[in-house]
Formats: sequence, C-alpha cells, structure tokens
Amino acid sequence: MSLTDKKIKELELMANRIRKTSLELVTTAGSGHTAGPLGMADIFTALYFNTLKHDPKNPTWPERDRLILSNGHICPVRYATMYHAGYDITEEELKTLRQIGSRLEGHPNARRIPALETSSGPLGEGLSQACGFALAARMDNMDKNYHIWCLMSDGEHQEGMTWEAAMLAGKYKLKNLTAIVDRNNIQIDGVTEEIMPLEPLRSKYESFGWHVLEINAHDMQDIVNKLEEAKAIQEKPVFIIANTIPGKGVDFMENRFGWHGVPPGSGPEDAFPKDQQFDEALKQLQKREDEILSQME
Ligand SMILES: Cc1ncc(C[n+]2csc(CCOP(=O)(O)OP(=O)(O)O)c2C)c(N)n1
Ligand SMILES: [Mg+2]
Repeated sequence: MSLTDKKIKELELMANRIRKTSLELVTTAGSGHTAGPLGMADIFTALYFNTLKHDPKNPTWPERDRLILSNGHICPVRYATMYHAGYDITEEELKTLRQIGSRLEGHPNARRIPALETSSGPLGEGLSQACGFALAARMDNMDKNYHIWCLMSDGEHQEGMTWEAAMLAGKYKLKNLTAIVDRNNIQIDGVTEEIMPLEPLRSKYESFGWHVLEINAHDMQDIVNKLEEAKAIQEKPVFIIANTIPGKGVDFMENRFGWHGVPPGSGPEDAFPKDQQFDEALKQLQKREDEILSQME
C-alpha cells in the first residue's frame, strides 16, 4: 500500500520535529547521544505514526505491537516520538532527561515507564528478548494478533548473544518478528568496518534463515512500504538493514562518530564552537521544516 504524497509529507514534517525535540532534550540534559537519535528519527516516525498497532492512551493493551529497543542509548528519539504521539510524557517532563529521579533515564527503564517493553542499555540483549516475546505470542496463539519489532544497532552485532538469537529466530521461523538494524556504520569511537567488520551482513542473516530487506532510512515512502512488506512475509523472521546517516539533518554532525555520545554544546569544535552548536543545529532543522511546509502548500 502506498501512502498519499500528503501523508508522506506529514510524516516527514513529524520526523523533523522529532529531530528538533531530540536535540533539545540532550542539550537541556547536557549529556546524551545525538548521532543515533537523529539517524533513526524517520524510522521511529514511520513506526509510531503509521505502522505500529498501538494506543498511546492504553500502552499495555494486550494486542499492541511490541517494540523492543535494544540499543537503548538512542532513547532520546523514542521519548521524543512518544511525546509527539500522545503518550503520557509532558513537555515539562522531557526537560528532566537524565536527571536524578526522572522517569526519563539516559537508558530506558521499563519499570518507570509502562509503555516500554524492556529496559535497555547493555548492548546485545534486545534480539534475544524479542525472540522471547515472539515465541510467547506463538505459545499464546496470539502470533497473528500482534507483531514484534526489534530495533538494534550495527555496533551491538559485536555481542555474541545477538547471533545466538539470530540462529534461534531462524530455527523457529519467527514470522511475527521483524528486526531493524540502524546501519549507520559508526560506533562509540570509530567506524564499524574498521573495528569489527560486519559485512556481508545481508548474507549472514540470510544464511541464518531470515528474509532480508534494505531501506533507504531517510526516504519515508521507502520506509513505510518496506515495513508493511516485512509484516506480510510469512514463514521467516525479517531483518531490515536500515541504511541511516548518523546525525542526519545537521551537516556538521552527519557521519561523524565524534557525535555518537555527546550533545550540542559538548561536541567536536571543527565546525562550530561549543556555544554555537545548538543554535546552528536548530537553524538547519528549522530550514528543513520550512522546506517541507512549503512543499505542502
Ligand atoms: C554491553 C555493552 N558494552 C558497551 C557499551 C557501551 N556503549 C554504548 S553505545 C556503544 C557503541 C555501540 O555502537 P552503536 O550502537 O552502533 O552506536 P551508534 O551507532 O549509536 O553510534 C558502546 C560501546 C554498552 N552500552 N553495552
Ligand atoms: Mg552504529
């Protein structure tokens, strides 16, 4: 099913707003991750505003799709998306990210926020948890009623447990499971292919019994189409390689691992001094918003 141009533009606008909110969040906190949230904003938007079966006012609805965020450090984009989607998070609360006592911890805590399926932060655990959710749904005869989505990073494929889960999903043909990897080619202090090569990623998953799709993760139409395609695949779990640009939307952050874990105001100073980084980043996102709005007229 292809969405109307108008709906696609609305999603693009929302993704840009979510980028702005994510940046405001980490800047106010004075710490947190920037590259991952900006890179994954389009995917989060497509999921929460088009694909997921969910009800923000009833986050524990038994038939909701389960979204497991394995690479928990990119949670500013999840909090920002949930806020815009109408979950029980206020604008005031957003400003408390990473403060002692806040529900919005730097790595997501499911005990504090019922709408999260799992806590995460320690990398490499999410795919195993997602397999558990998928098997449980099958045992309850609910595997046709809701879908399990697992968001993962490329860096965390260096954790062996990820591959144990990949094997298990293949063996049990978990067709109600779709894993999406943020293939941004960076990790904390370098480029993944230099630190620990992952390629050929597609054929690795295929050989483990998965159906593999690839997304241009900044093309909203491509994203929504492939997410629908993933749900419709029968017999196999689906692995989506989401080709993202870390730091997407802010040119001096794009593809720079130096922006992995720092907010504007603490980032590399080659383009802008620390005290100008937030304003410059916001200016670029504002320009993009104006462009999208003019295309919608
Ligand atoms: C088990 C574990 N080891 C180390 C870390 C520290 N850590 C946090 S993020 C990160 C980088 C992982 O790469 P990736 O998730 O691809 O980062 P990104 O693309 O978001 O920059 C590391 C090593 C962790 N959270 N968990
Ligand atoms: Mg990465």
